[in-house]
Formats: sequence, structure tokens, C-alpha cells
Amino acid sequence: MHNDVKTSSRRDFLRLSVTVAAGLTVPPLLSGCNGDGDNQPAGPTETFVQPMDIRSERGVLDVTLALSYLTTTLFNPATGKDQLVTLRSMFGSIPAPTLRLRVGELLRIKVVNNLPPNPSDPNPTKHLRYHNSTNLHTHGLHVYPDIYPQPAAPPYINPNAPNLPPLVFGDFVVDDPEYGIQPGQSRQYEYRLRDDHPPGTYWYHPHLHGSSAMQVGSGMAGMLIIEGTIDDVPQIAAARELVFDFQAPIYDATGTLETFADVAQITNNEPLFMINKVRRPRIVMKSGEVQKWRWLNAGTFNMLNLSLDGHTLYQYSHDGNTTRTLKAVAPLPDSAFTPPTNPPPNTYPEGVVLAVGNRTTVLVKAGAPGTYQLRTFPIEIGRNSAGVIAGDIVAEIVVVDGSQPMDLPPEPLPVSPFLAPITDEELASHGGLKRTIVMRVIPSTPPPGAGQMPFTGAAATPLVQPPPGELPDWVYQTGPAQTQSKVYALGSAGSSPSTSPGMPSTYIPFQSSRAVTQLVALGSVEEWTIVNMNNIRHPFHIHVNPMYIVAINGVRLAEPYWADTIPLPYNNSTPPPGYVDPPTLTSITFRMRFVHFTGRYVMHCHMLVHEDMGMMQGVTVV
Ligand SMILES: [Cu+2]
Repeated sequence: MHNDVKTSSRRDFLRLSVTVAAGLTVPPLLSGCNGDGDNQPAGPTETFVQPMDIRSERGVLDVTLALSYLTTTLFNPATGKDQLVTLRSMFGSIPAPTLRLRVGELLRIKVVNNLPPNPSDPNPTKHLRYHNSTNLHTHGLHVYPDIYPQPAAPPYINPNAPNLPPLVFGDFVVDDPEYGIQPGQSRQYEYRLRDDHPPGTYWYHPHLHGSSAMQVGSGMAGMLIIEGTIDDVPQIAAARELVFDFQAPIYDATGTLETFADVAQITNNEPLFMINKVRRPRIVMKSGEVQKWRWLNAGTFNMLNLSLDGHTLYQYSHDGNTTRTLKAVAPLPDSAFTPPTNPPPNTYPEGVVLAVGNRTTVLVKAGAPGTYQLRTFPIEIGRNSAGVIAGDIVAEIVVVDGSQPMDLPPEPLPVSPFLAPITDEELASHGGLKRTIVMRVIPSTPPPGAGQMPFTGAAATPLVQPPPGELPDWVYQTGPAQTQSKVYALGSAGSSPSTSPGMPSTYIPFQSSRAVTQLVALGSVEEWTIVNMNNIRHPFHIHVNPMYIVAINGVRLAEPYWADTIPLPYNNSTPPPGYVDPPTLTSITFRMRFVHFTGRYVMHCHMLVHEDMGMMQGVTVV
């Protein structure tokens, strides 16, 4: 299925001193070739470019990801011109390469941090000073989250220290920012995929608290594809596969990204998306051809609401979780692309919606010859018109004459037994444990506590105040008004039964060692409700174990589904005078099985600026 290795490009990569003990496939600039011959008549030129593709060999994908600055050109939507930028990259590439392996295989990634030393940064918020320290997260994977041999104690993070045994890291992100992979250091990660791991579209990116927005906003992200039985379905195997890394790199007028203020100010103002570093690429298809498109929102803030003119999208996987049936998503009407100036809320039609961090896989069957736009339609990310993300054309599809129509796959599609529904009976048989967690942004001045709406959904719990003299460590103070002097809190608000062990009951921002941590027993099955007290759609993400979404705003879903990231509904009510919180609450409710792995991991808002400012909690499974 994959294109031949392009040897000249391979030499280019080797010049980057990158070790690749695996199959490296570099698709050439594709020119409408879908495998049925090279003798293409002259036609429209395809400008869609696939990321580098590194595949496992003999059951192992062993790769070294060197981190370095990359000087390259990017299309600047603000000026309409290409601009020279110098941004942080993984593997000398934006986006980072696609890593591809199969269910049951071993993934080994050595991160070598060749970035220059952390600059001396006067930011009063300490954890926001480590722009060039890093770590790695494999988003969506159900893998061991801790360190081998575990549990390693601080300073567990320095594998280069000569008097420490070599450590091997699982999907471990609970670093104190001071002890991440510092410039000049390296770290070995190892992820063993179980045989029942759901095959699908995942991704990887840095996750060091305080620098994740700057690094992902710089372009440090790549797709991670786990292949399995779904990919063996003949009609899916026959479809040409395109990888779409939607990214919106952030940089200042000089083409660099060197202060947290530059990412903090993108709230509601993120640059426009590109696909694999190309602005509005053109894809050429043949009429009747079926293609498989893997989509990843690797931005830092904005949502995507995707629809292809004149074509139904057949979605069969969300966040790597396949479904038994194809979900047909009809094209949205042109009229919805330019909404009225002051629309009432909740009137935006939805295509395929991807919050930051979400992935989806769709099949598309090319219709009649012609030119079609792949668009992201306007979508509300918060209350009132200021919270609407504008529509945009993200790619152009040119359909040419074709003589060999292809088929969509028959249903049902194969689904891993790992994704069996979590029933009421299963939850009850494990004790019916429930927890409530709150996402909430609160001003730190006037003093915390002033003007906060009481939390009425469960036992009221106060925001834990910063210790005397430590406010600067907790709260981002120096940046744009929309983000400064606020506490970004992920708090706890009770449990059922109220005696649930391991349930803290405080609002406290993630501050390294001070983070609230949910203690969970291995093998337990629980139901959690995440409450949103703000009027923005915080996307909630939890590591290691996927969520089985059963209710939104307390209303049971007719068709529960699996996800690892979900944008919460926003509050549409206006805060009363003197208050910052709306009087109503929104929520999602999901169930999880805490199976197979003990260890330390996190849950957080995937608006990475919010995460870096503290909207995160720990989870420890014992
Ligand atoms: Cu958020």
C-alpha cells in the first residue's frame, strides 16, 4: 500500500543524525497515483504531502526522535505569504513523522533533546520557564504509564546521571518541570501494545507541564497509527490512505516562539490550520475511488468542524476506537459556512467535530468529476459570538474521471473486545463508584473566593489557596488579559458513595508535587462526571484508559461511545453581576475500566495553554 522509499530523502534524514531501526517510507509528492499505473495523463497536480512514515519491522518499531530547531518556511495566513520561521521540531520535521505499527507490537522511542539550554526567563511563574525541556506522551494508547523499574522516586528523570540505573519510561508525564528531559539529555520510552489494543489513529507530542503549548504550538506532534484487523478489511485495505496532521504553528513577527505570552494570547485567536505543513493542499481523486483519511487535530486550542462539499463522510473510528457500523456524515449546506452575525446559540450544524487532541478516520467515495472544498465550518467554542471559530477552507479535492468504482466495506466492522460497552450491571457489580470533577477558571484577583458562584452539583468544596508568598508560582501574571491572574483549576467535588477511597475534595491547580491525585484501585470500574463551570468548551482528556461516554448534561445517550478526549458543553447563561461563573453547569459522564496497568498519569484540559496554567489532576492506579 505504501509508496517506495525515496532514497535521496532518506539520505537527507540520515544527515540529521537520526537513527531509524525500522522501515522508513517517504511518500514522494503524490500525483494522483492510486496504485493502478504510472502512466497518468496530464491533469491537476496534487499538492497534498504526506508526513514521513516510519513502520515497525519484525514486531518492533525502534526510533530515535531528536529534538532540534528547524528553520523552514510556513504560509502565514496573516500576511498571505510564506514566512521564514525557526521553531522547535521532532526529527527535524514539522509535523513529526508518522509512526506505524501493529497491535501486539513493541514501540520504543528514544527522545534526544538537542535543543539549546533553557533561556534565563524572568517569568514569575516558575513552571513556565522551561521552554526547551520536554518529555513525551503517546496520546490515546492503553499502555503502562509509569517507569521501569517502578516506582522510581524523584529525581527519577535524569537517566544520564551516572550513579543511577538506566530507567525505561512508559507513558510517563508526571514530571516536575525542573526534571523533564533537559537540553542535552535523553530518555528511553517503551510501550508494549497488548493484543487486544484497539487499532486506530493515535498521536504523540511533548507533555511537560508548562511547555506543552509552546512545543506543540511549535509543531512538535506526529501521528501514531496502530494497525489491526480493521485495516485488513479488503475494502479498507484497498483504499489509498492519507494522513492529515492539522496543525496551526504559532510564532511571532520574527518567526520564532520564545515566550509563553505568545501562546497564551492565541486563545480564540489561533492561527489557521494547515495540513502536514501545507496550506490548503489539493488532493486528486478518481470518480468512484474510495480513500481512507486519518484526521488529527494537533492544534493547541481551536476545534475543527469538517465537511466535504457534495460528499458524505463515512466515519468508523473516533480517537482510535472503531465502531461496528459506518457513521454517515452528510455534507453541510453552503449556507452554514457564513453564519449570521449574531446567531442564537447552538444553531451551528456539525460535520465531523474534532476538539484539540481528537482523531477520527473516515472513508470518502469520490463523486462526479469536479472541484470540491474540504471545509471546517463555523463552530461555537464558547458563549456568544466571540466564541465562534470562523469557517475556513482547509483543502481542495479535485475529482477526475475514473473507470473502476470501489466499494465501501460491509458491516459489521471488527471491534476489539477491549471496547465492550460498560453496562449498568458491570458498574454496579464493581460497587457503583462515582466521582465528580470540576473544570473551572477563577480570577485570582480580587482574592480567590470573591465573586465565585457556589458549586451546587455536589458538596461545595473551596479552592485551595496558594500558600503565602507562592501566588506567583501558581498563577500566570504577566501575559494577555484573557489569561492572566486567573487560577486554572481542575478540582474535585465529591463522590458516591461519599466514603470512596482516594477521592480528594479540593480545587487545586496542577502544580507538580501539589497536584490533586485521584487514587484508583486496579481492576475497578467507575463512573465519573466532569462538570464545566465556565462558558468555554474545555476539552477534557484522560490518559491510559479510554472513556465510555454515557451522558451529556445528565441526559443518557442513546448510543454511548468511546473517546479519550471530549469537548465539554459550554454554559450559555450569563454570570450574574459580580460573578465570573455562570449559574448553571454543564457536564459529561463516562465510565472507565482501570485495567492492566498501575502507575501515575494525568487528566487535563487539552487546550494546552489551560493545561500549562494548571488545569490538570493526577491519577494513580494502585
Ligand atoms: Cu480549558
